[in-house]
Amino acid sequence: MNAPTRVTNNLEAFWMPFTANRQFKANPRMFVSAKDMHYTTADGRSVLDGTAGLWCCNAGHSRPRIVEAIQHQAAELDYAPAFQMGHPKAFDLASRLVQLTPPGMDHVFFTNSGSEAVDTALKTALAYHRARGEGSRFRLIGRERGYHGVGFGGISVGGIVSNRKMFGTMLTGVDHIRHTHDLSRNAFSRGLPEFGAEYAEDLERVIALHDASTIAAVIIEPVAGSTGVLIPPKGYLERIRAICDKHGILLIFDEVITGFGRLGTPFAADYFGVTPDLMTVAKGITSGVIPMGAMFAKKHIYEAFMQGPEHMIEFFHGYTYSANPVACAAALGTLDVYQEEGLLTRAAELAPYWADAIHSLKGLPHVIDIRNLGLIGAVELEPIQGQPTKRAFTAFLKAYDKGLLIRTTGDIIALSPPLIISKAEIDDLVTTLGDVLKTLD
Ligand code: PXG
Repeated sequence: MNAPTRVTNNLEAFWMPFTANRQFKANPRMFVSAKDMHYTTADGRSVLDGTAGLWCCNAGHSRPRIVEAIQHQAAELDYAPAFQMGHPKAFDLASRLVQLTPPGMDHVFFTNSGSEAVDTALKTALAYHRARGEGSRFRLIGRERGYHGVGFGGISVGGIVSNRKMFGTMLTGVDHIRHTHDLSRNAFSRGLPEFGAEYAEDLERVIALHDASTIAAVIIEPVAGSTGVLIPPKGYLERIRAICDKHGILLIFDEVITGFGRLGTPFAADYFGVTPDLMTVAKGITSGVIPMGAMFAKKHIYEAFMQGPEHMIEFFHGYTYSANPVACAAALGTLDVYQEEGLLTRAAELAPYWADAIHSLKGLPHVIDIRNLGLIGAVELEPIQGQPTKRAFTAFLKAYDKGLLIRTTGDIIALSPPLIISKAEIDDLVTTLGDVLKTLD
């Protein structure tokens, strides 16, 4: 048999996700290695990671503790069936994770991505009510501009029009409350915006329309990420929680971005002092190294399922790779790094410096807002008339040429560096971004 041929320079076969395929293939941007805060490109340039990959590499890149955990696990136990069988690391990981979660969130269901974690949470909410004899609660409520991944469940409760409009009717029985973005009152807020807690009352409007007895759950990103970093107004999440409690509706926090230290606390639930009933995570759970996601559930939700004959499966849901041993090893290694280096709280120490740094970009051409929380930042640009997204995409390309990776969505630049970033690297990031913004048409 011939040795397999490595096809180089042929970019056609790979249909790239969420990518301008034709633009990319005409001007490829390839990373070939990464270490700590930097990527290296195919042409040997160093690129500062301003986005922790896609909001996931919270511990930085190619950390030896995580790499070794994966190598060791692949050699010792590569795979074990996830249904009706177990392996010790799945239970070790679950036990360690629930020590980190807010009190009462005592159970974990493993998935392989944030989208699957969201699907799992939506299904859990529906099945929970049914198990308690309240099967009339079939509606799911999301928010305008919300992002909950790309499964049919996630796009149905999500509120980003381009992610929804091509895909038919999606799930039925879904409604949305309004988003909280309000530049007229909150532009250039540092941290939590002052105005807009009353937007939570929009949930009462939707409840009045459908009746609470038909609503299973509300799903919310505590800080909306993908839509361009929308930071909740002061008091907003507390009011959402109170309204859910009043009407017996489950509250799901989608913490795929905010989980694992992004705000300077292990979870956004800790930051805001608001505990959901279900919580979804992914990304930072393995620092992005191996795909993994999870749903956390409060004890009473898990217990509502633990009924009927003991030999019966309680929840007809799961994935071939739920709690995959290599993913579990990666997650355990990641938690070790987070713990040893204090990374789950490091963003709190850096937040004031980070805020000063990114707000120093105020006044540069086309900048209509700057916002921040924890180690998240966003710079919103005035769109070019008739060409939405183009100005920010140009900034992305220019930043890459200057050695900085940023993310753009619409005309918003989002920043979320690994939690190991130094102050000197924050300076570097902001200086490069400022240089880019100065050159934008
Ligand atoms: N929920 C939230 C809140 C997310 O941010 C998902 C679910 C889906 O996770 P998966 O693992 O299925 O992709 C996400 C994902 C960006 C960006 O640049 C954000 C995500 C993914 C890719 C890019 O904003 N978030």
